[in-house]
Amino acid sequence: FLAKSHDLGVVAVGFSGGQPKAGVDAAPMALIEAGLIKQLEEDLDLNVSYDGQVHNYAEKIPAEDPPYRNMKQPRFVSAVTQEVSEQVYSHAKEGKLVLTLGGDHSIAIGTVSGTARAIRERLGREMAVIWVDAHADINTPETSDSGNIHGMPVAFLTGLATEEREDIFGWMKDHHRISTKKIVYIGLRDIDRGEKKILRDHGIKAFSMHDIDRHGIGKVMDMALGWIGSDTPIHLSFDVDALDPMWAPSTGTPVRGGLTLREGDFIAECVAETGSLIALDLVEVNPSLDEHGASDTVRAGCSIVRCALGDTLL
Ligand code: HAR
Ligand code: MN
Ligand code: MN
Ligand code: MN
Repeated sequence: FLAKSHDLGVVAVGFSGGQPKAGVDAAPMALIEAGLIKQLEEDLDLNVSYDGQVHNYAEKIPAEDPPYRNMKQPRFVSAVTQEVSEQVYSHAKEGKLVLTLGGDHSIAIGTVSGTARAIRERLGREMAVIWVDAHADINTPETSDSGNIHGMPVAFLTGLATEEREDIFGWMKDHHRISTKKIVYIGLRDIDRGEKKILRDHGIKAFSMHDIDRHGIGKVMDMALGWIGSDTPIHLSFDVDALDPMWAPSTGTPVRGGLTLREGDFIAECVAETGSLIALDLVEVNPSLDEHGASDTVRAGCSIVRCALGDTLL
């Protein structure tokens, strides 16, 4: 189904409104300045369409945006993710693979909803999502302690959280959503109590760091891809905080005990090998945090993207 697999659409989302720390909005520019797009064109021979701008969506800032159902900046995040959803949809609709450079992880509300809709329309298929992260990002507005929407995208994408108000995610319809059976987590190690209950109650497939220690990353990838089934379109949403802070310190909520650099690249390589990748998000790189580690974090991010898009060691 990836007839035009050499065509890549890039969306650069300089957005930090899903969490409180400034700087994650600068990540797309840092990744691009590190040579990412050039590498994709020249080394991986991809036909890249990129409008050359990092969108900051400043025009979407609402006059007033008080918390609603415990969510912080709900109208702003809703408006931005709705726009991202359209941007990602139009690339995916044309059969392009879509790379989104975040931004905080709230932007996945836009990316995943955009590809889910495009894949339904184009192929009549339901896609799967591989969510690589220290966190499950599946709080509902009611279970979240922080109110930060970057901790909630999976709840909205699976319909565990819904909202009628058009300006606060009411734009999300069934065609934007994915089933809880089609999501697989890898790398989890910091899950809230309410999230654990959600994961258990819905039988959501999750491979924690414990599972990776027990089985090794090779077996975990076999099991993760086995759960999804071959020939299913895959959207890979990669939060750089899945990597251990030793390799990716510049991120908003680092958690020790994470993936090595090679385990992160290996996950991406295994997904590339399936030939079923339709979209990739790289999120939560924040070059202004732990500044002496910023270039390592950016390099790790670039490496994951290259691996997912088909770079091979030999
Ligand atoms: N679970 C916490 C919350 O909901 C922390 C979420 C942190 N999320 C990210 N993205 N950094 O994975 O607030
Ligand atoms: Mn995340
Ligand atoms: Mn995370
Ligand atoms: Mn440091």
